[in-house]
Amino acid sequence: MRNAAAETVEFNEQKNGAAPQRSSEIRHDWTTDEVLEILRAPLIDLLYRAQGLHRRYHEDNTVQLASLLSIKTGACPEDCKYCPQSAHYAKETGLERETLLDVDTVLEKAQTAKAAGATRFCMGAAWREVRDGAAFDQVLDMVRGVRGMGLEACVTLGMLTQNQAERLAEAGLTAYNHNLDTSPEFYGEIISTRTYEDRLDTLACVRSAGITICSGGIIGMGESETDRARMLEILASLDPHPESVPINALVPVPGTPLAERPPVEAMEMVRMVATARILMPKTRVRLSAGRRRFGKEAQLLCFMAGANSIFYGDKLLTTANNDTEEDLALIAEAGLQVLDAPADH
Ligand code: SAM
Ligand code: DTB
Ligand code: SF4
Repeated sequence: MRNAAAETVEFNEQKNGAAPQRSSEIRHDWTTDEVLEILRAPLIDLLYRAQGLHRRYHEDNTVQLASLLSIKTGACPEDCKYCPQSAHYAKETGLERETLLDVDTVLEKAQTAKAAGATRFCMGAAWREVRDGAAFDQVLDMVRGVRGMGLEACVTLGMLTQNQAERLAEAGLTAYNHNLDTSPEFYGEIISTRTYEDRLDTLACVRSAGITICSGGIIGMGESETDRARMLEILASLDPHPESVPINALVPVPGTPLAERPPVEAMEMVRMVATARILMPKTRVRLSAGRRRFGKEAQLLCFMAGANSIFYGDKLLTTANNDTEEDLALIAEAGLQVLDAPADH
């Protein structure tokens, strides 16, 4: 006899009367209504379903530790309303502009991150786009250096051309982070200096250069539940799915236009993580910015919901992150393993 939980858990697959099949789990044609139904499902059912998929696709029960470094901070010409690095809000945020760090400084930081247990090193630049020249050549050296240490290397540098993506691939880049941030419908409320299409074009260049895609978004910017569903739907429509999906909760930075947004409820984050896990079973879902405000229990629920990566280290790009000792203790207490080698892509 089927039990009630199984019936609700399989709410989507059962609709056509077909038995749920493993091959149907990797889909690129989720509809907004389907995604909304998942996002709004009773929390226990949602967690149960996400955890079931998570266990099947991620038997190793690992959590990847990715350390972040801002290699070029501030004075960005884009107007992303959440971002402390935008030049548009520099007077209000008071953030100091910095020039591109030199390669040795970056590699020292990567070595420190590796010694602390990270296996992925992510470098972020407050650029609108990559420009060919000395600065890009320097970033390519950073990528080679980080890869030479046996770490995964990820960069987030803004928009890219196909040729630039290929040069990054040649340097050995593992992943390129470029977030959709939100739904196409809400996007214009947050950013006016580049389009959603621009973002998708960059992701297409990354994919065709053979670099893995890291792309996700932010919740808590005033978007609706439908906007959240749409963002996940579009990420899941990419074929193949992004290898990594960071889910950020807005870090409201004083001086930015979104500074006064009410804080994201932890359970909203749990729902986003679980829905991402269900839509993209193989993807590494990263519990990203904003988790500093969440307690141990909420983070544990995110791990149960399918999060299997975190940003690890005292700092994100410009804001503070969780304590590393506390992160390691939580992972151990949960019975999860720290991923101790670069992921096999
Ligand atoms: N300039 C590049 C770009 O926008 O692609 C790379 C750096 S940018 C800071 C990387 C991502 O960080 C953004 O797409 C956004 O999702 C996230 N982010 C920035 N500020 C944030 C904030 N205050 N809270 C949460 N996430 C944030
Ligand atoms: C992502 O999705 N989140 C990270 C990383 N990719 C580059 C950045 C979070 C930034 C949070 C605000 C700050 O520290 O400046
Ligand atoms: Fe610039 Fe990236 Fe910040 Fe937007 S998110 S202002 S592009 S650094």
